[in-house]
Amino acid sequence: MSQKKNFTLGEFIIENQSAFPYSTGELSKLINAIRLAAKVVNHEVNKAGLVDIIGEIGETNIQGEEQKKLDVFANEKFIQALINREIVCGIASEEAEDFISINSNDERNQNKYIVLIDPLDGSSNIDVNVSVGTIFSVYRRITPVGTPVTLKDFLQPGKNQVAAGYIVYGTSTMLVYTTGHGVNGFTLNPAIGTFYLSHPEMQFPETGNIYTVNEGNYIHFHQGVKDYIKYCQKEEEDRPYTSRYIGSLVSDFHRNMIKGGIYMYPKSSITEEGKLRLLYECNPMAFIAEQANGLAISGGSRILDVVPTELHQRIPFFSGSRKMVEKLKEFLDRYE
Ligand code: AHM
Ligand code: MG
Repeated sequence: MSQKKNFTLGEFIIENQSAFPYSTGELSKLINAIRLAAKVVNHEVNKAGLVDIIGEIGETNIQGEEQKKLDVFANEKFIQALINREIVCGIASEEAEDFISINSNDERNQNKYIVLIDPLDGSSNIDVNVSVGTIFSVYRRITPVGTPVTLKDFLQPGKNQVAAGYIVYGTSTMLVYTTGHGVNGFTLNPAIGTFYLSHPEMQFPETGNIYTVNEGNYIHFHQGVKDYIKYCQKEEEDRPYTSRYIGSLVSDFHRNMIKGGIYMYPKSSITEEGKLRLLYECNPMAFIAEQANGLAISGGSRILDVVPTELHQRIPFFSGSRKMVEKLKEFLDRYE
């Protein structure tokens, strides 16, 4: 990995592509398209309080949740950037019921990548000026090129991901991604619209002192999770831990990766499958976590091993510093 000063994301992409002599450049183009859309969405998110784009559009998405205008905007921008560059053959979005095929039945179309995206995660935070994010996940299609993409292409286990990343629209805007060779973070200089490598080779600290969970749901959690939360709060050794919950997965995860911590969205007596979506949220974050020396599990199993059964599947999600996730697992295992 280059240690050059003022290294831009564009330069980083080119340098990394040339490190792989057989690379066709498709994945680089794809990341470039996401980089561009991220800037456009960032611009819009930043002025959300100023213009009439803020507020609900009055439609509900497939999850039955109210869509905000910015969700729709971000969804369009990311999809358009990917379509315009003619580099993917299919896209699935958290905001749409079905996946879309992009000329995938055209024999001349040799594009092999599909993208799954949560265009604006944590969008209920927009109205109150709290950080939101975009999450993306890239796979190689498994059906042959030149034939229509099918649901099978999208329902691959997370361990098949070729790339994954997120953009956090926070106090500064960052793009963090992996192609399976570690995790790197780039910060946007908004004055000139350039992402600079600011966080090379990101790693979760081995352990930490932050636990992140919506404790308002405590009484609905299963006993293993309740016991672990009590463990976090106990005055013993390096505890009690600090509780931090933004309610924006990208920001909560990002903070924990930098400072050391554990993120939890368990199943409960009110949400049997948890809340987060396996394909758009958990798999990409799990890939990043593992590439950054962290862990991501869904109760008993590794998130990346789960074979999805539907596009909008939800799953319990626990991710963060290795030792903290291992300790949580000890508690969960007691009640399996
Ligand atoms: P969204 O995709 O509808 O924005 O929901 C996902 C968000 C996550 O960012 C966040 O971690 C979680 O929902 C918060 O849920 P809750 O309000 O139940 O704590
Ligand atoms: Mg989401």
